Amino acid sequence: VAPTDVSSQVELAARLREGELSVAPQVVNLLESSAAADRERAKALLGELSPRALGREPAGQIVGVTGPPGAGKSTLLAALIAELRRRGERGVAVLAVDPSSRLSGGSLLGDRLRIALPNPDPAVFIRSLAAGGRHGGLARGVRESAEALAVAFPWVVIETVGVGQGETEVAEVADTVCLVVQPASGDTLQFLKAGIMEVPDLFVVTKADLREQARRTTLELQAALKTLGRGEIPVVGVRSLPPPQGVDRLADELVKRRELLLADGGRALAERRLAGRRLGALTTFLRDHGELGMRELGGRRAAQRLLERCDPAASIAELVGALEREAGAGDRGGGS
Ligand SMILES: Nc1nc2c(ncn2[C@@H]2O[C@H](COP(=O)(O)OP(=O)(O)OP(=O)(O)O)[C@@H](O)[C@H]2O)c(=O)[nH]1
Ligand SMILES: [Mg+2]
Repeated sequence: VAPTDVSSQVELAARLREGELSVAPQVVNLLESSAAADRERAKALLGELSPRALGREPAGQIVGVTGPPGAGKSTLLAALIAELRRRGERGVAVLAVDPSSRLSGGSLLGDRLRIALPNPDPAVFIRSLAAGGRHGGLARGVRESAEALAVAFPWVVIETVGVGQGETEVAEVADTVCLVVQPASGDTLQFLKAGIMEVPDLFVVTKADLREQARRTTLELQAALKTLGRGEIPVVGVRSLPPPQGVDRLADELVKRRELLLADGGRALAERRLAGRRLGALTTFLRDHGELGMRELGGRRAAQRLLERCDPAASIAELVGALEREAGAGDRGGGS
């Protein structure tokens, strides 16, 4: 890697640290690229943004918004972005993970993106990304992009379609997982069966204009949560279409959650991020080196123990690097 290259990553990181929102497209382009030269640059950038380099976790809140297809996630996000901006939050980034590109193999820019904002807003960044590969896990760059953007943006939202796995995947990277449910969908039972009710920190019942059905779904969810001993988890009813209703309460809950995570010097946030980076490193390693690579590490347990011995303030790229060195897999190179 040429020295000029590194200095440009240092500059990009510095601009993020200064809160410059306009570098978001450049950052995400780099972090989602699978070209070998870009991987090196991405490592340099992430190194500059690691908790060690920053001296703390990026304070921006990473919110995973997940739910079945058509539940109303994108419409909800448009309303939520407007509400957060109305409250003076200085920026919102959205990474929409596009499931349709699982088949086509690449996401066309903006294609299928249905987050419609009434006015262009330079403090709002929205990007559609391809969904994850065969080994599951979020696509390359989703986690890295979210963590990098959280250096500059106070809010980073990841929209994923939950079809059983999406919920738990997004929980690896999000500080707060918000499960979006539409009324009368009968989803509660499915969520219970699939163990999904255990994951979210917050539930949203959309389409509150479908009054009776929305009310019933809310009660169902609350009852299910209570049986799981999670009765304190908020269930917020929202109408996202204009005139919106309940979006202010959702914003309140997200702000409350941020306060909780940042209390006490951000201990809860740091713990959650660390656990997420370790899981993410395992997923990335598995994606790039397969089960064979995992076997060279002595299995998942051994890999987990190795990660626990690494510096808790290391970037995810450094954690993956540690796994690769251990496996002697580094020179096989990554492919995905
Ligand atoms: N009545 C009513 N309809 C809504 C509301 N919010 C969203 N919808 C409608 O629900 C449909 C799906 O909304 P989206 O926001 O695209 O749902 P999504 O979950 O992002 O869908 P995918 O990205 O395809 O998974 C659209 O036709 C919306 O207009 C609401 O508050 N009330
Ligand atoms: Mg959508």
